[in-house]
Amino acid sequence: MALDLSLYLVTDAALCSDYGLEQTVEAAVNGGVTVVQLRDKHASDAHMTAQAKRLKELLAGTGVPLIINDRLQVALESQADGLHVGQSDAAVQEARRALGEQAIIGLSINTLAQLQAAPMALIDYVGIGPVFATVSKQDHAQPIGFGGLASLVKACPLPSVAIGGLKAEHAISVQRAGANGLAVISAICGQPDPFQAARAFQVAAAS
Ligand code: TZP
Ligand code: MG
Repeated sequence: MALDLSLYLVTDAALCSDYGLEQTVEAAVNGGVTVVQLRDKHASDAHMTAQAKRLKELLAGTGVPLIINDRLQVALESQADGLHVGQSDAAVQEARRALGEQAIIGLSINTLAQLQAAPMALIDYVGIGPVFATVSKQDHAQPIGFGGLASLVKACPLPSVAIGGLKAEHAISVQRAGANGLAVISAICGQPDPFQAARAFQVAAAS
């Protein structure tokens, strides 16, 4: 199935504590989320693997892939659909070798130099950002704005998803910058109604 990056949810378990991670993901997928990335900077591999297995079950039959942030071992053990790595994370080569041809592998980039150094033949998409400053990622790189996003997308031969401080009201600007979609944490996780929060992106993107 073709990868649909249009609304890419990155999870934050702490932010999802009101409804719990699974209920938040379920509501968000019903609201239009097209990719789910399990991201947890604090949990053990065992905890994250168990969580990933539950999410995989929940997503079965929806067509929404489950991507694991950073941890190759968790992706392997949970039989997730893919892995997303940052510039300082596990080598893409090792991930591709271990996960196989079918896996979805994504890479975060923030600058043209990082984009030009990316092993394009081994990855499926790039995450570009942060577009804006955000409290959801500690020590994030310099925000690039929509201008920076547009120039990186233009130089990128692969599908791309914008990330960092994005809300539904930014959907049109992200489209204009040429990215295939938006990746968000706080605009969905921790929102009073994650279903409606996801819906709002779809509505905004179609307007
Ligand atoms: N990578 C760059 S910014 C970011 C990540 C994981 C956090 C995005 O979170 P939010 O709440 O959508 O700004
Ligand atoms: Mg990372």
